[in-house]
Amino acid sequence: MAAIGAARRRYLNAAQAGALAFGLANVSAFAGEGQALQVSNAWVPVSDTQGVDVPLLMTIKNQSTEADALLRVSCPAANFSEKHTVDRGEGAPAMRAIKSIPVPAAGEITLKPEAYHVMLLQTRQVLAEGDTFSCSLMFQKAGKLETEVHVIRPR
Ligand SMILES: [Cu+2]
Repeated sequence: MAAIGAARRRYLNAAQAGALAFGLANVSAFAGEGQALQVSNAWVPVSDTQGVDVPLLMTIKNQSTEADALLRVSCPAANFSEKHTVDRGEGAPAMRAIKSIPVPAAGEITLKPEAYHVMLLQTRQVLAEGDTFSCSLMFQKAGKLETEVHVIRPR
């Protein structure tokens, strides 16, 4: 009997933790402050010309016990964006557009040109080292987050 009671309490604690995480995700969807998800180190490489495609990279940390997914990215610095993965098989690695980028539960993902990443298509401006611009990110569960993107010269 005691063992069953303890197991039941553990289950209830886990359920409460899940409810709390869900509540935080909802708050961040309204407030846009990203308490369940934290986006950091968002950057694009420098580009001397406009109208080109550049990868947008960042780290997404998920403190929720539920997995999430990056659905849409919108930046005034580019006309369109896509989510990409990179296929490796015979021949050269090839980028492929996908519907969303998975964000693991209680973990983090760092976007990379050779793995999951966002691609900004048809940039509307020259991207000079040190410039910054803002992008809006739409996540399946956490909702909409804004992040500042830095233009960096890769080393
Ligand atoms: Cu790409």
